[in-house]
Formats: sequence, structure tokens, C-alpha cells
Amino acid sequence: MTAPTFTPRVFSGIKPSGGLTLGNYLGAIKRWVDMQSEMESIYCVVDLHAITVWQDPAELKNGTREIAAGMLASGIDPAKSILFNQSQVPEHAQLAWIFNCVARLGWMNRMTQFKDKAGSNAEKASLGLYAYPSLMAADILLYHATHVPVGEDQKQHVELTRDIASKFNHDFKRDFFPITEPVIDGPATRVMNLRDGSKKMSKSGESDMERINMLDDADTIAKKFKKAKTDPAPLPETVDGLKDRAEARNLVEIYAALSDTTPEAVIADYPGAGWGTFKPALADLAVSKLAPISDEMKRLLNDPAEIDRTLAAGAQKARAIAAPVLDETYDIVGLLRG
Ligand code: AQP
Repeated sequence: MTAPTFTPRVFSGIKPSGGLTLGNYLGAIKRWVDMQSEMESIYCVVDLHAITVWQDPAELKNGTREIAAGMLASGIDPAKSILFNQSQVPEHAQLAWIFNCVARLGWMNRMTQFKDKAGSNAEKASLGLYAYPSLMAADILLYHATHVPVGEDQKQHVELTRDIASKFNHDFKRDFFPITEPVIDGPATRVMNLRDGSKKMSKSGESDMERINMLDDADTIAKKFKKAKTDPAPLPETVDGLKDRAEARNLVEIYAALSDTTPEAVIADYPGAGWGTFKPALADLAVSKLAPISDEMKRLLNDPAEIDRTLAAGAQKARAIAAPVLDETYDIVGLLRG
């Protein structure tokens, strides 16, 4: 087999399973904005992933618009990137079925996110939640995406995408799908829960106090950082002193990511600082960075029809890439089409 070269192309997505969090922003969207100037980029509100757990239908539509508004307000530019919601491009679900027949049960059984989300009641989880990583592989490979910028929590799913692409290419003796690279970098690839530094910050976590929502107002942001769990010791003199201090490290990493610097530089600015100094400084920084985004989100959400038009136009552009890839996949697999 001669290895083809694939045009560099970015794909990534967010599911509308709740309001956008600071974790989604720092772990994903903020870097997408930079990448759209470097490579052809495709960003998706992955509504088919959201329904792997129960979603109220009316809230799902609004949630989809809210995630799209968050992406647009953060700087995703529909003139530079393709932005759409997944269910408007049916090829995602069609390719996912083929990948369900490529992925092995043993691989799926190793997925830690399924174990975390299904918890002790896995028998009651949907089949969709179990098959989630196969749909994610389809999202990525439908566009022959070479780079997937994600937070640390999605690394295992991108690795599974690579396994699916390799097995497909091997089984059908064609180098058809690229072996996609996860792009996981920056100081906040895993933003942690503000009340428990051993868990990641999630949209759907139990308490609102454990996360910063992109639509939180300044007072709420200040209150959440003030009440964020920490140990009693002040900040260390060097970054090595953050080892084994999950909550302290999380707040320093959030500060570093928001100010486009490193944890080392933050500690150099606040050596030995107490929480009474650092937490208000972090809250002020977060408000200064997030307020313009949340103001713009609110403005965009006042005109839902315009968001719907943007997503529909993006879906058309996405289908123009996706449909020929799916057709060729069908041909390779031997599925008859007229
Ligand atoms: N805490 C986080 N830190 C860094 N990155 C994060 N991401 C999510 N949480 C963090 C990144 O955001 C992108 C979109 O994630 P998603 O919405 O598709 O799914 P998720 O990772 O399951 O996000 P949530 O917030 O935890 O959603 P729920 O609670 O509904 O399951 C991904 O790139 C992810 O890495």
C-alpha cells in the first residue's frame, strides 16, 4: 500500500448536554479559535452524542443554539470554519454504523468514559452511550480530519478512532482513512471540578457550584472561586510545590490558561500568596475574559433564527465534504448504490 498524504484538517465538537463550561472553553474552544487560522477547520455541535443520555426535546434545541452561540462568541468565524450541528449531516450516523461493524467489543469495553457515565447502573445505560466512541470516530473520519483538538478526557476516544481507521484500512487493504492526531496542549487540558479536584469540571455535574458556566455573571463567578475548595497552605514558591495539591494546581492552571501564560509564570507572580489574594485576582481575570464572550452569547441568543441559519449553511458545506467520503466508504465495503 502506498501511504496517501491527507490534507491537514481539524475536526472537533461539543455536545449540547447543558450550558458551556469554562472546561469546554479552555480545553477546547479557545484553541479551536487559534487553529481555524492555521488549518481548514470543522466544528460541530454534536447533538446525536447528547441524546445518548436523556435530553428534554425543547431544551435540546435551545442547548444546541447555546453551544453554537458560545462558539461564535468565542471567535469561531463561519467564514473561516465550517460550523454546524451533527444531526443535519446524516452521513455521521451512516458512517457510525459501518464503524460499529469494525470496532471490537473488547475495545469498547475498555472505554473509561462509558464506565464513568454509566456508573454502577450500566445495565440501564443506552446502547447509544456504549457506542458513543464509534460515532465520534465517524464524526472525525467522515472529514478525513488529521487533527482533533480536545481536552485530556477525550484522548482515549481519539485513540479508538485511530484503531478503527487502522482496522478499516487493513481489512479492506486501502489507506482510506487517516490516522488522526489528538491535539491536547496548553495549561488547562483538564479543568477540574471546583469542589473536588479529583473530578473534571462537567456541564452535567450535580452542583452548579462545581463549575463556571460561560453565562455566569461576575458576582456568581467571584462567589464560585471564593468558595472553591483548596487546602489551607498558601501558594508555593515554585510550581513543584503544586504536586499532590490538585485543587491548588487547578486554580493556578485556570489562571495560566486565561492569561495565556504558564503555571510557572503564575507562581512567579504570586509566590507564597494566600487564597485571600489569589482567588479574587483569579475571579477578576475570569470576569474580564469571560464577560465579553457571555455578552456576545446573550446578544446572539436573542436571534435564534440567525443561529439556525448559520448552522444550516454550515451543514450544507459539511455535507459537500462528507457525502463523497461516505459514498467511497460504501463502495470499499461493497454496499450497492445506484
Ligand atoms: N473539564 C474539562 N477540561 C478540559 N476540557 C474539557 N472538555 C470538557 N470538559 C473539560 C472538552 O470540551 C470538549 C467538548 O466536550 P463534550 O461536551 O463533548 O463532552 P464532555 O467531555 O463529556 O464534556 P462535559 O462538560 O463533561 O459534558 P457532560 O457533563 O454532558 O458529559 C471536548 O474536547 C472535551 O475534551
